[in-house]
Amino acid sequence: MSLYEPMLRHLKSRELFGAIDRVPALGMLVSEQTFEVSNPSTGEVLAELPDMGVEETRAAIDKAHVAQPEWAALTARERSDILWRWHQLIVDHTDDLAAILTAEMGKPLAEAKSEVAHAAAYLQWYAEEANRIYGETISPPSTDRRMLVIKQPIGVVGTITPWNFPASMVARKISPALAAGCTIVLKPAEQTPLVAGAMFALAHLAGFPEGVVNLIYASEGNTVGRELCSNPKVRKISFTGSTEVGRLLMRQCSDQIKKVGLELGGNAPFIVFDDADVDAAVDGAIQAKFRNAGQTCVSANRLYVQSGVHDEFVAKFVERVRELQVGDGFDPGVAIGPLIDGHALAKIELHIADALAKGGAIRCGGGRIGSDGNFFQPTILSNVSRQMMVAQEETFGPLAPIIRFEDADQAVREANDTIYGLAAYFYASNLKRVWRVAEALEYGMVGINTGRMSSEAAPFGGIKQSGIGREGSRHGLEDYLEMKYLCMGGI
Ligand code: TXE
Repeated sequence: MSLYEPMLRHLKSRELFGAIDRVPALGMLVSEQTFEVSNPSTGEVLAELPDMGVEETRAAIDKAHVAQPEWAALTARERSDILWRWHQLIVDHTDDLAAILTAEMGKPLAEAKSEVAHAAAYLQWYAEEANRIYGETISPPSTDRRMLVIKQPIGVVGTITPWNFPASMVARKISPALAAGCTIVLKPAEQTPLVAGAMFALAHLAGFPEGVVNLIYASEGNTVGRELCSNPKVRKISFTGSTEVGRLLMRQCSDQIKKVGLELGGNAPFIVFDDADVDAAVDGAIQAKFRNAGQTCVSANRLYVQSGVHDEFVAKFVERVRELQVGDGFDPGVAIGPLIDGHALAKIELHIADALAKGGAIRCGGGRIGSDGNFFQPTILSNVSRQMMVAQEETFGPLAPIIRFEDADQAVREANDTIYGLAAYFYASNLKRVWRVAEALEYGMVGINTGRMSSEAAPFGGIKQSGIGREGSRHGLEDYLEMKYLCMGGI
């Protein structure tokens, strides 16, 4: 029986199934140990995968290292062409990739399809961007010298991705690296390796040369992560996940001063000022808070609402949130799937209990749904104060805590009072306020009168302890290029 047999029922394309099934055999060393991947809605085991460790990781790094100079020596157009083919295959297999994604991660099928489209958009962007790697010339300070800067690929890149966006994270990390001329070794999250496997299978069909893209399945991150950080053939680590693991990876990379790209946790404020369009703010809050069941690093974690619109906003928000249907992502009409696992459920319950003990009030939701699957009601808390865990930490679940405020400057100061600096949102109409608040918020990304801002065309990333580097846009490509200064004398 195929390792992936149970997943077959979600797939329409035999071509994709065949392609996925070939992934473990794409020249990898495959371990005898295995681990299971299951559906968080049903608990059903979807697949049993080879559990790879140090030996397999080292072999993949060696292959990437051998392949890298030849990959970098191709013309930009040749690299671009392969990325385009991969993009097209992903577009052609959207339905299947989305089904795999929903099965292993739980998100509603419509969200899964839009994630696959988002992943494809990164491939398209970097297939184009591969042709736009520019250096510079410098006006020389003396007449007999010429000075210039060229850009070259960093080399082998080790990437580790999380489970919350298992398809788009893969594309967002590896497409700029490949466009730049780097080769990659990727370890997807243990909860959601299947869509990564399917995407790699399609990469193989797209024609990447042997060793350019390498996949490591593993039941946990520590072993593979340590090898990627300590192996001198790997020149950069690109990671998305918890701040705690990001810190650990940075420490592990410090011996070799290895470059790191980190996209870590957030604690996004979502501020609604008195001059906001309240209906638009409610729409934005639904998107920014409840997309992916609140399991996004840019999720609105703290909602600050000014007194003048507080009651209207809360009433309309509660009404809309009560309509959100929770359930299996394959069921039509479902807006919120399950949480990824029991830890995620425990965290949201802890945050609610802590808030209630400190004076918070539940306006809707508040508990688990059923005992099968990790389902939790979308929940709104009001009377929230800064001392509560919900205001201090990333909940990473469908919980919206509302903090009432009077003074606009004070709200912005409180919004900035966190170790994180990934995304912030605010709703206002006064132009002067819009400009001033946008400048004052200490975040890498600010959504103004919108609850959704992620785009392949824009630099995604955070300041403070939310990370290092940017993904997307031309800036994302720069993160995989080294700058070399050339000085020619005797001219
Ligand atoms: O993250 P981990 P978890 C945040 C969010 C969430 C919390 C915990 O707050 O509640 O983190 O989630 C790999 N060396 N985010 O436990 O552990 C792991 O295998 C190397 C924010 O899932 O960081 C997986 O591939 N790698 C976030 C990846 O790291 C290690 C997305 C993420 O897992 C490792 C996810 C180690 N020692 C969680 N330990 C975002 N920024 O969107 C684990 N991993």
